Amino acid sequence: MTLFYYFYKMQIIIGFYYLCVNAIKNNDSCQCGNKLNRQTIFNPQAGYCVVDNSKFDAISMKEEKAKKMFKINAGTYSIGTNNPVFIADGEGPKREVILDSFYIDKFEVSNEEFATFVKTTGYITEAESFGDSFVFEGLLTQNMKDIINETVVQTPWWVPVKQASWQHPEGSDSNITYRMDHPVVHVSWHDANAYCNWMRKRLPTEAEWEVACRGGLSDRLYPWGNKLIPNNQHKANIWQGSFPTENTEEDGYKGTSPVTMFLQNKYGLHNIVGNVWEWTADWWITKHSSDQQTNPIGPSSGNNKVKKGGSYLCHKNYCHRYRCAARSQNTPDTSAGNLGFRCAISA
Ligand SMILES: *[C@@H]1O[C@H](CO)[C@@H](O)[C@H](O)[C@H]1NC(C)=O
Ligand SMILES: *[C@@H]1O[C@H](CO)[C@@H](O)[C@H](O)[C@H]1NC(C)=O
Ligand SMILES: *[C@@H]1O[C@H](CO)[C@@H](O)[C@H](O)[C@H]1NC(C)=O
Ligand SMILES: [Ca+2]
Ligand SMILES: [Ca+2]
Repeated sequence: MTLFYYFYKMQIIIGFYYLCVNAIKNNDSCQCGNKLNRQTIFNPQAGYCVVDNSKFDAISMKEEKAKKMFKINAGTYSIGTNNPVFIADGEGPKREVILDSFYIDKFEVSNEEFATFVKTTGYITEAESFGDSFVFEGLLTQNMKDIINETVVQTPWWVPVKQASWQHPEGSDSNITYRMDHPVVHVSWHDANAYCNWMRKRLPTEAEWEVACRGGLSDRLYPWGNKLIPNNQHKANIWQGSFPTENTEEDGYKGTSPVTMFLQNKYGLHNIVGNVWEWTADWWITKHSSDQQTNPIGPSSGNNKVKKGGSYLCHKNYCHRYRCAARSQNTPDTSAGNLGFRCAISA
C-alpha cells in the first residue's frame, strides 16, 4: 500500500515536472497552478510551478516580518539538555550552536492563513489524498465513535478517521467555521513545507526552533522559566486532569486554542510549547555530538522528521514534552489533529 502510494506519487511528480517545465519553456501560464493536487506549488528552480502572487512583494514581506515574525540575531546559543527527561528521545547533550540571524513566526500557522494558501493554489493536503488522518478519540462526536472501530495499537486514543482533514478536524461532521484563528492541523511535513515555501519562507531547523523556544533564557525547561504554572497562570495549552479520560480544561481549552493565545517568552512567541506540535526541517536522529556546530541542519536523510513543543494532549505523566529540549518524530507524510507548524526565514 505504502510502496504503491509512493510509486504512484513519483509518477505524478514526474508527470507534473514535465508539464511544468514545458509550460515554462513555452511561456504558457503554468498548468500546474490549478486544482490538480498537492504537487501544484512546485517552484521552477526545483522543477515545480509557482502561483505568481503579488501579495508577497517586498513591502508585504516587510510588514509580515515586522508584525508576525521575530528576528533572532546571529550568535552562539545552547540547545539540548544534560538533564533529559526522555533519554531515548535524544534530548541531550546540551550543546552550543552558532546561528546566522533569522526570523521566526510568532504564531503557529492558522486555519485562516492555510485557507488563503489553498484558495490561491488549489493545494490538496496529504490527509485529503490519503482519505484519513489521526484524531484524538476524546474529541470525536458519539456518532463518529460509533462508526469507528480501529485504533492505534499502544495508543488507543488515536483513531484514524475517514475524511478527517484540516477543514474537518474531527471528521466529516466537523468544520473550522469557528476556528479560523486556531492552528491548522492534519498537515503533513510535506504540506507544512509547501505552505512555508509558498510564503517565501521555510520550516525552521530544529536548532532554530529550540533557540526561539528558549527566548534568550539559558537552561530553563520552558520558554518562560522552570515553573509550569507561575503565579497560578497557565502559560501553555496542555492537558490537565488524568490522561486520556479526564480533561479538566483548566487552561481554558480542551482541544486547540487560537494561535494568538499563550504568549510565552521575551521573543513574543505564542504557543511555541503546547497547543500543537510543530514540524521542523530536520530529519530525526537521537545521537548528537556535544561539539559546537554552526547552523546545524541535522542528518541529510532519514525516515522521520523532528517535531517540537508538545500539544494540548500532553500531560506530565505520559508526555512531558512541552519543554524546549523535548522532541519527537513522525514520518513526513503523517498528519494528526495535534500537529501543525510555524515558518522561519533567513534574515
Ligand atoms: C517568456 O516571457 C518572459 C517575460 O514574460 C520573457 O522575458 C522571456 O524571453 C520569454 N521566454 C520565451 C522562451 O519566450
Ligand atoms: C470495522 O467496521 C467495518 C465496517 O464499518 C468492517 O468492514 C470491519 O470489518 C470492521 N473491523 C473490525 C476490526 O471490526
Ligand atoms: C460547523 O460546525 C458548527 C459546530 O461547531 C455547526 O454549528 C455549524 O452548523 C457547522 N457549519 C457547517 C457549514 O457545517
Ligand atoms: Ca488544554
Ligand atoms: Ca506549539
